[in-house]
Amino acid sequence: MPAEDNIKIPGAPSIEQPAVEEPTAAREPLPPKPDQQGPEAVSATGSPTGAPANSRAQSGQYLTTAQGLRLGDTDHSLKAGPRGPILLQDHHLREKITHFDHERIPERVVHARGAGAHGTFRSYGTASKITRAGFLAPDVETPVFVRFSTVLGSRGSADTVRDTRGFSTKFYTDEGTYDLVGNNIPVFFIQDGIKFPDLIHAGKPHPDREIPQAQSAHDTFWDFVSLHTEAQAHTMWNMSDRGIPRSYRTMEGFGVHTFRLVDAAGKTTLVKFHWKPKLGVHSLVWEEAQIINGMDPDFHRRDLADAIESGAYPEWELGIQTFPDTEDQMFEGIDLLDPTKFIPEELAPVQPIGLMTLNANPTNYFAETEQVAFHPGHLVPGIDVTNDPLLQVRLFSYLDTQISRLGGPNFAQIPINRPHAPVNDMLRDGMHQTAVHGGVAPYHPNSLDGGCPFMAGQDVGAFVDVPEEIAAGLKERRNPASFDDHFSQARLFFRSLTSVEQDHVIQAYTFELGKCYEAVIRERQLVALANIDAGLCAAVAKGLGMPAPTATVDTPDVEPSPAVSQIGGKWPVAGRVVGIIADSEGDMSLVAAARDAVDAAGMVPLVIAPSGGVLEPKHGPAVTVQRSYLTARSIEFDAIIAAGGGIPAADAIPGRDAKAGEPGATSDPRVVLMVSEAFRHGKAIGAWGPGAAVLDAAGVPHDAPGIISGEGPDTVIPVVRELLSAHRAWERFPAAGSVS
Ligand code: HDD
Repeated sequence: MPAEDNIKIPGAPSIEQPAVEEPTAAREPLPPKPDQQGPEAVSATGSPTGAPANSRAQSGQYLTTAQGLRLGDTDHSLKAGPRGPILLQDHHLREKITHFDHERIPERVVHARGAGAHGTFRSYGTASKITRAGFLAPDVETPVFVRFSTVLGSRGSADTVRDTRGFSTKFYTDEGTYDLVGNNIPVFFIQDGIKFPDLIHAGKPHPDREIPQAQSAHDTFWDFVSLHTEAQAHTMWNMSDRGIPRSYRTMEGFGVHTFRLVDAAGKTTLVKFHWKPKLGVHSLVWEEAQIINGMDPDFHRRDLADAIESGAYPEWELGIQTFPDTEDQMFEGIDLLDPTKFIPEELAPVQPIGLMTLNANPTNYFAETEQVAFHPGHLVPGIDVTNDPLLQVRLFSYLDTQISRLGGPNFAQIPINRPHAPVNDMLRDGMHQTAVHGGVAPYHPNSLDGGCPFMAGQDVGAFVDVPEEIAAGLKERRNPASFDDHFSQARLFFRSLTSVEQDHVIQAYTFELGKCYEAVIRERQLVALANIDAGLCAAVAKGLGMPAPTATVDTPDVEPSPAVSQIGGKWPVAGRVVGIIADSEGDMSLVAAARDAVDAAGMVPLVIAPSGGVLEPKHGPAVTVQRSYLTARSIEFDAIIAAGGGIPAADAIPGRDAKAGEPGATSDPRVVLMVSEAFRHGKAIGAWGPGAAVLDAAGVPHDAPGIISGEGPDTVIPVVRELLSAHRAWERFPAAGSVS
């Protein structure tokens, strides 16, 4: 490298430099994942555990202290006699308890609840025309780690709350780590990062009682968003089905801000990043989401891990919308620096640039998912930021927060955060320093370490800040006038939805505002809704039992963007869960055939029976049971097949026409509940034989949309599969008749 270039100070005489080896050896890049950890994991019987090599799993070797001292007893403290006090000299006790006392670290101030996965990103090369980022060149494969999250809840809160979801991706590229720290919603609540503490203080539980947990349905949230009306567009997305995703696997992701791609010649293009799930964008329905929070608070975390473990690897295409980097940075009248606005795909199509596949679960939640540290300022050559004032504040906040969360400035040395590119920094010492740096001159310029390390030019991969011309004005605390429109994008989104989706939005606002105690907050939010859409306002006001106010601003009319609707289209059914209700009265060969057909279609069959174990039938083979009536609930299944569900003949009074749950009823009330919930939630339901009676007991018409009552699996399973590819039988939901 040209050493003399490296140590020139303007006006200073240049120092003659011999060509030397770098004394501060670059830290070795990590070997390919997942073997980032300690000695090979061996089970108690001496066989490999399946955990990656060096995972420091418990092994068949002797238990030791942290210093490697073998221990003979870890169950009893050292005491002065068996009934005497414990001695301070018990070094093992003190080490064990002290370490335990310090096991917890502060949870993330937002996005505390999350789930992660490893994978790879393969670039199509389509972006290489406009960026010199090496990992976006054709066919380059880059390891990634992704963390999905909710925003408001604590680390132990439930997964399926109504909230925005985080979608953070760490690309371990050869040119340094690139982080894309986005959400599942393309717009944000605020335009300037200085408002972030206000937004989060309003959304988090009330400071006096610390309730409600992981909810926006409370006074402080609606107080803030109704006063700070730039939050209305994001709030509208949260009130739509986007706020309650079916799975992390069925969420879109958005970089939200406008970023800047730079090619080798320095030419810039403005872009917005999109993640498009191969499985389509699907959501829960609100009642279902609420039941899940009680029945299985880990629903999304479990779904992601199970899918990856079973080989149904989730995939997303990364895409970009591109815009000319003009002086005003506007596109079709929308300010590209305003993060409360998105650009409809109809105006700027999303162009695919690569495919991400998540194919490995973390080995250790704390080491990987908890300690991973993302930062929108982790950039690579060819990708740069813009002056979006929300992004600008984020560029400060994410490094800062890790210092208290991960205990100091050396968090980049934690295995999950280590770059795969060689590191040769001059950062030294600090809490939790684990590197042993050589050399004597960690400063620049120096002559003692041979002037090393050297500065790179763009030709050898240096990051070059885009030399952007700034039209400087007054130094002042003020937004541009183009940030003033707070309602048109909320209107755009609402009017782009189908009437079923609009009804869900109405229900969500009515629910959330119905949980607010202060009438003045409900009234103020109704005014915001009147500014967005008079029909929406009237429907919510009716549900709240309040008068509908009139609009206070003249919101401009907008072209709808059908691309934001989730309804329509057919999607792969891989990993969808189908519950098969069976009992010993039915023909078990049909149940076994249904299970095999569901499995063969790439879905997950779960047999539900009166009790666990093996179902010993009167007809057909014995079938293993995965769920009993006690442990099963409709929310676990995307579709239900009723091939049984009766009360054992001995307990029923034949011919007695009793309601479910009453003496003499012929269907188990838990099965009836399961089927009626699945019906209410628009799920596909198939039935044959004794299962048909369960439909009757649940009040499910055999000819309703999404219901298939047939002779057996041959006729029923293909129809259920087809119905599932549309996610739900949408015709079963009421449409929003009262919306303008
Ligand atoms: Fe943020 C975490 C996404 C605005 C400050 N944010 C965090 C995470 C995601 C986002 C996905 C979780 C990262 C992880 O999994 O570890 N945040 C966003 C998006 C925003 C946004 C898409 C707007 C477009 N955030 C934002 C602002 C600020 C922060 C304006 C501060 C001014 N965010 C943080 C943080 C967190 C964080 C406090 C908490 C934990 C962390 O950073 O590492 O610094």
